[in-house]
Amino acid sequence: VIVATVGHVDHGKTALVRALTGVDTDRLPEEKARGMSIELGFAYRAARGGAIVGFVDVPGHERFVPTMLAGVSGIRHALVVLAADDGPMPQTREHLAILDLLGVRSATLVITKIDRAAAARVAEVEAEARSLLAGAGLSDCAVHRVCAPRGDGLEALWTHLEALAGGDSLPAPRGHFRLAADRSFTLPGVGLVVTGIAFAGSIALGERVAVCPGGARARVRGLHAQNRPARSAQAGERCALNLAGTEGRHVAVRRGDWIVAEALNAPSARIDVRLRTLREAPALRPGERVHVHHGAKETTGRVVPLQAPRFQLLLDEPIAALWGDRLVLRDWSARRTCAGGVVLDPFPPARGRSRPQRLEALGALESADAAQALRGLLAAQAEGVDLARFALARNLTARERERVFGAVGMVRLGTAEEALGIAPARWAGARERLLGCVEASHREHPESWGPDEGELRRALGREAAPAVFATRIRTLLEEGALERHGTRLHRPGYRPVLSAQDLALWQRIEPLLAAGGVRPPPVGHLAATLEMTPPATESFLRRVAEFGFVAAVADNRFYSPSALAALARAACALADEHDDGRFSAAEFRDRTGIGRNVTIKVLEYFDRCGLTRRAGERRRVLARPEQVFGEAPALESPRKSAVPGGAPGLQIR
Ligand SMILES: Nc1nc2c(ncn2[C@@H]2O[C@H](COP(=O)(O)OP(=O)(O)OP(=O)(O)O)[C@@H](O)[C@H]2O)c(=O)[nH]1
Ligand SMILES: [Mg+2]
Repeated sequence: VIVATVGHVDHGKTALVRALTGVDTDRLPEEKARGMSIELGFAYRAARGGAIVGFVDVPGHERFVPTMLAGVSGIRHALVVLAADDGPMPQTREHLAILDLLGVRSATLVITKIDRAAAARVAEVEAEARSLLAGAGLSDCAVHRVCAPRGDGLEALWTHLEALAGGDSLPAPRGHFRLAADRSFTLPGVGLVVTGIAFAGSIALGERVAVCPGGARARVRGLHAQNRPARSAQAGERCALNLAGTEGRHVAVRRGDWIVAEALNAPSARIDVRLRTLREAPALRPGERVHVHHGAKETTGRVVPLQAPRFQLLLDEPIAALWGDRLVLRDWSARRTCAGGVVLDPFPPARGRSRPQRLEALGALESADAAQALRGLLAAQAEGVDLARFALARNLTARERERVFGAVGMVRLGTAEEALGIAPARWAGARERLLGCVEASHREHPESWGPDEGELRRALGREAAPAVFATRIRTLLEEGALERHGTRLHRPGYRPVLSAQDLALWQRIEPLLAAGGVRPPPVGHLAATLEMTPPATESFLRRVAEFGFVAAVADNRFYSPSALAALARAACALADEHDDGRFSAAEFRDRTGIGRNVTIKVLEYFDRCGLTRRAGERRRVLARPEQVFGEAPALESPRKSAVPGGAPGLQIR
């Protein structure tokens, strides 16, 4: 078990830890000179039965409350130290308020310096202290009266702590590993050592971790748990990790950083929380600047009210917060603790933070039961729930995630990494509207291969965000409820109807286009081959382009969807070859062998349909080619690239 001392300056915290463990934790010359703790102190003592009691000794001076906060975050038990002569003082109250805000619900009251006060005074101080403790959610504490220099009461206190350690078996760890680093130093011949309390999960020698928010990667080369060498350690234990940078890279860690499993490396600067303002503190004003303490980290930010008691914190730097983490807020002068609370959502949406739907979602996030919270979110969020984010925020491992997701009746759309959960009734409704819209388009435009994604989304009144809409379309394509022809979407078995005359003409043009592959003949050549006038040829091609048979890439050049798909894949391959994922028009021309002018037109066409985006002279790829153009054969064999589901299936009106 890890216990921390708390209490006003000079009340005998360090003397108590020294009397119990033999360790003087005031090691700094300045601490010695001033007779005052400045830094955190650490000491351990083995209990009968083998359990280790770890002590964190915190400074009591009001200037060092931030250090005190770093010391008590993650502890399981507090020793509330109170001098019998002084009685309760300002930091007695402030430290108790902090324990309360951090949710520490187990403490022992230790009345020190009993040699300096009469028995009646000691009894009076104890009564006062009990009422303060009760006010901080710590009623029914054991009380011990000690005089550290003489050793009075220490036996009984130690026996009490041994019983506590013996009865305190750590719960089976859950979630991925995370540890709040409160110290880091370099030992000669060993390297970087980071210490702190593990908040979740477990860690073993050789495992890889990330430093959050910095993002550096490291491997655990050595490990101590509760001050003893260990092969593994788990949540609730105080650990020392010897970290080695991976790939020979240097790793630096500062107090306040978190050492986390690589899956948890997701720092965030915008966090939705439920806050409780201390009774004696003024109410938080909208936009008020505050100091925010999380684990051993101190940062600054602003508070934005959502709907009391819920607030959004806009931090000046990202932190490694997850759902359920405790935070303590101190006012801008850093002179008093004003509020504290718990993280509801470490990844709130960028927009609409106070919309009714969002407030309902925040209400659902209050639930400690992940499955119940997810059910609430599914009910609140019409678009669905980003399941990867949800699992990350709740620190669910793959197994825990499957158990929670399995317990919730929902439809899962998209890939495992980008899964979207949606309530079954909602999905059924969305699916019906989507397919109904495609069918209506088939009825109204029998010559067309169907609407493209943009038209479809507009026709449905933009009922879902583009990414969500794309996931829905992908799901319908995968389940075969929709098929793709170039950029057009149609129901399976559907074929556009051309007039007999148009069909006959199309059947003559289609092989000419296919033969050209990625270099289809210009309109003039087609017209000559067909013995038509160029304007008549162009107007026919424009007409069938409307329906998705070809795409008008340039004035005199029409491409089949399969040729465009082949060019799109070439663009993606080129982008992949560059570290920055960008390619130039010249590179694209050289790769595809299409002419200079056509290259520009093709790339502009790709920009228009959302495949690429231009930034200066280079372009990057925004979507996978098959998302925009469907599947099609490779660039090397343009001869085979017939229009998918093309001419043979056409019906004659
Ligand atoms: N007479 C008497 N003196 C004590 C007792 N406990 C501590 N002291 C003395 O009180 C002074 C302060 O004790 P510390 O243990 O340094 O107090 P602290 O709470 O750690 O102070 P900070 O860390 O600065 O907050 C020292 O001179 C101690 O020797 C006690 O039970 N009786
Ligand atoms: Mg001290």
